[in-house]
Amino acid sequence: MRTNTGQIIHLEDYRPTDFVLERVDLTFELDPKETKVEARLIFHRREGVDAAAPLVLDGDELTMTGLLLDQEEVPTALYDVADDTLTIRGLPETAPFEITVTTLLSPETNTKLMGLYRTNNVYCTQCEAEGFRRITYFPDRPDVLAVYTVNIIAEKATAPLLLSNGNYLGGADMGDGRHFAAWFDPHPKPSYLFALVAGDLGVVEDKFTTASGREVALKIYVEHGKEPRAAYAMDALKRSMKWDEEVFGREYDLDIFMIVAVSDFNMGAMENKGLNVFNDKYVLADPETATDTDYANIEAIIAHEYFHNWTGNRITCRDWFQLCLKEGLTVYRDHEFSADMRSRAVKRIAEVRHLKSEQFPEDAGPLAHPVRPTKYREINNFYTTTVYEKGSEVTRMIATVLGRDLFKKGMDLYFDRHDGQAVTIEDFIACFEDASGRDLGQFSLWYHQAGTPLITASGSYDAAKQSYTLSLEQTVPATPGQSAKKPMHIPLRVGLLLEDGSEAKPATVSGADVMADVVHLTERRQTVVFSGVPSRPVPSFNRGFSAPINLHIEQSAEDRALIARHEIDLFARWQALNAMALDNLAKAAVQARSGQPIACDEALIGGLLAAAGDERLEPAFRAQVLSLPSEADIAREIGRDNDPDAIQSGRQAILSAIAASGKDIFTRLLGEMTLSGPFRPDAASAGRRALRNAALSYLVYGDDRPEKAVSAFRSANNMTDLSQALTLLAHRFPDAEETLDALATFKKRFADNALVIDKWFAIQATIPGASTLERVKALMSDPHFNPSNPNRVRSLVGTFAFSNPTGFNRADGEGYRFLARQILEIDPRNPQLAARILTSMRSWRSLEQVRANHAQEALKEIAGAANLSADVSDIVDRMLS
Ligand code: 0A1
Ligand code: ZN
Repeated sequence: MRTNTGQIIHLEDYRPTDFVLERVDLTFELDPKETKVEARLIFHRREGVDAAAPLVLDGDELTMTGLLLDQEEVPTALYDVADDTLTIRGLPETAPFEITVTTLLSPETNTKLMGLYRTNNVYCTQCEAEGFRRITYFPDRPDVLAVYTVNIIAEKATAPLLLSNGNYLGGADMGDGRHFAAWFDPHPKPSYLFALVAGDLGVVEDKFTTASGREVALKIYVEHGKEPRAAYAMDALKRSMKWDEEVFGREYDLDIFMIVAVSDFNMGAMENKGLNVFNDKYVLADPETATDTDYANIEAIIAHEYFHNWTGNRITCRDWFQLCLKEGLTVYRDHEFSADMRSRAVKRIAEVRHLKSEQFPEDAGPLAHPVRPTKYREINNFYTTTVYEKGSEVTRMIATVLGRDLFKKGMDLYFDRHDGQAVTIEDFIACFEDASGRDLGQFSLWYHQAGTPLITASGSYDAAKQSYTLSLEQTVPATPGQSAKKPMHIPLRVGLLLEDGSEAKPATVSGADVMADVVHLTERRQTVVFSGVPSRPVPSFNRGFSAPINLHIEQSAEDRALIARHEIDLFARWQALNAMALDNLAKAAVQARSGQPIACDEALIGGLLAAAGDERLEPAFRAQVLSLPSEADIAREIGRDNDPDAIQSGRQAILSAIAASGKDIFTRLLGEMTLSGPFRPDAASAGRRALRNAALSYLVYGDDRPEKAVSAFRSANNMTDLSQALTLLAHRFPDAEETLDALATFKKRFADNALVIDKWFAIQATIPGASTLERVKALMSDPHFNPSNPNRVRSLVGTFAFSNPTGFNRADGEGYRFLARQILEIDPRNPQLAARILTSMRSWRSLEQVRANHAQEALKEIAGAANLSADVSDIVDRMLS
């Protein structure tokens, strides 16, 4: 395995390859234990490169059985095979030449799920970022683009289906029980987009006619019998294709688009050219087994991978430092798609919740890094929420800064100018500068400076002058390797609300560039004066979350309530209530820790219940309002010396106070939001279910008996309601007879459905309290627990570490010791999975001292273990430094 070499790759060392790859011809003879791969690669020496320069190819855990130059065996004196490279000397000075490499692979024993592996008897590949080098020796980097032909030979009985990228060329029976198929992909691509799938799968077929009238065959492959559960994914795919034509003017470019769902996959999905491979969790859905969240995720991820066809595949990254070029942009595109398919405001709230709960902690801890990093040790560890989600926010800010039309002009220029190329963030920004004539120099700092900027704001009103003055100060916290930061260009959308809820229309604004409601902050300190403001206004900051910042402002509950009642920006209404709740919850944690009585602010209760009962607001929005900030959100708000137990009891007390005051409203909502008729996964129906379940949750927490949850469990006719009821039972009454019954019933009913059993594990892993660790350990001996399936490991071990603050952060440190043992066990089998789960400890320094000490010990135990993978070693070292 690629153990920790400690080698650091630097952006500044980038240089193009010495040899240009012209064509790739691959032949696979598939066998579970011994697959033979013949790679024929046509190269020529790049102009100006030294005639003696050798060809150096990447490899990883390969067995090479043959090496030819122009069909002649290469003498052993002319090549060297090292652990991770193949070096060939004595190559032609100018003429093109053909290298033929033969390698032997064992897909069956490939537990890392990188390169060619087996999942449920299906051959499958994963090549991003550096998996292709586990298939053959190759210049395995994203700036090497070539046209591929792929021949696949396999046993007909076990692998009737032979798939690769591009268009199908043809195939035939070989007469010996085997058959073959040939595929040709006319679009030059980097090796990370290569894919091969072979096996026996069922298919759902459809077609799509592009704007220019070409017909594209659409196929989604799933395990036999699961075809009906792929219908929603197919629908989402067709909507994505249409949307990309309408909104970004992007048409699909092959005759066929295929998706394959597999059950063993390290990530969510992969955008291989014409042949996307998906974690089946993001394909399969029906009302009985998938929640509304599952449906929304499927829609978003299907769209994401499809959108990569232009942002990632047609235009790719020059090197892996540019990962956000494809990921940040594609996440932005999938966010916009979902916003158009669903409620824009509710979608934005969900995005911001996710950003704050995942990316903000990353940016505030030892793993912080710029959206466009300048160095890495293990690229697998840079598929982060900073690259993806913050990268998306930065793209969104370009749209905010330039406005819709200029943003579109810049995107069009990007597609025109760079189609078929491997480019950088600088190339991307230059398109927007050229299209708009604007200088984005300072704005670019968003790509280079890590850390979430903090804006401290205070306002004062001068009645005599009828002017309102905002004093704003921005600071960007120090992050690893970056102690001093420059001021950033922050586009902050601000509204000034007057007492009656209307919006002030200032006559003039000085002290900052202001366009519409966007205040452009560019200096460390700025004083912005709004004149012609008739009475003291209430400022509503960061409408629509126009910039990914933390905001510090002293604002009374009354002012927040005014925003919550009157803002035209629905996101800002939610934000005001959320900020009010967070203030109160942070105070409650302090009170709980010092044994004081916990006070729930009447303004908070009033604000939440008013929104909950407001029929002019859509149910999904009201559900978001009712969902209190999580324990992790509260910990982040407090920032340091955190005691998860105190946070939890404080939150519980606030929840009970709201439950008590809102009993009537919640009871009413329970009835009003009941849906009749067949299940529909659309956003409006999902919103009603969300509001109904939010109300139910308060009713259950406001009651000492489990009856309401039991009855919800019994009457549920879809997975959203059923899993919600089971969660309420398990979390509120973990040891009740009724809970044990419900858990057993659920398990029995869904024993054959791995994705639902994952939920069963996750619900139990998140039961609050110290004793859940023992429960988790016991669940690891359950016959359903399978340590080699990533989804299963994530659902139990990952969910416990990431989403159970009181259980995982036990004061005695047992949670951390348990995780350390798990990481060391998972690592040799699947380093990527181990490293990712380990990031659950990224905020360890913000814990109170006793827990922090235990956490540090556990991290040291991992760091000190022998034979750590590069993946885990990189994460643990950064977490400890
Ligand atoms: N490019 C994919 C993410 C991805 C990255 C690495 C993988 O290796 C296991 C798999 C997938 C995306 O953004 O969807
Ligand atoms: Zn992506």
